[in-house]
Amino acid sequence: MSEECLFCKMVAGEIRPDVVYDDEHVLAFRDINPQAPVHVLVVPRRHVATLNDLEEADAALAGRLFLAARRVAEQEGVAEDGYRTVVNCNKAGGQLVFHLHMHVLGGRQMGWPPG
Ligand code: D5M
Repeated sequence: MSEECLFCKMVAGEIRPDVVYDDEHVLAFRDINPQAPVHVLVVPRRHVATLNDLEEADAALAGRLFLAARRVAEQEGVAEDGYRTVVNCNKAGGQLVFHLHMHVLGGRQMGWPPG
């Protein structure tokens, strides 16, 4: 755990987000500033700051983020119509919270390219 990390505080239960899924490895909760009718963040329980910090040994964890995203999409009823997953990395990528997270966005038509 990183003491100043917002998402670590959620994992530790110090801050209580609106959790939609959790297991031994990941936590998924609703984004506080939703950009779509469904907007959930999937985070590893272990602190990993950015996608750049993922290592070979984290391959299973990376897969778990995707599997949890798929599960959330099914739970939220957007899997069949379609949804988007996004991982922002560092400043130019638009990352604001430095604990790796996967956005799961759905419930509306997504545009391309993203802003
Ligand atoms: O996305 C960081 C995301 O984190 C952004 O969409 C808002 C969300 N956020 C920030 N604080 C909270 C709390 N307290 N609860 C839920 N969601 C939160 P990034 O990819 O880093 O730009």
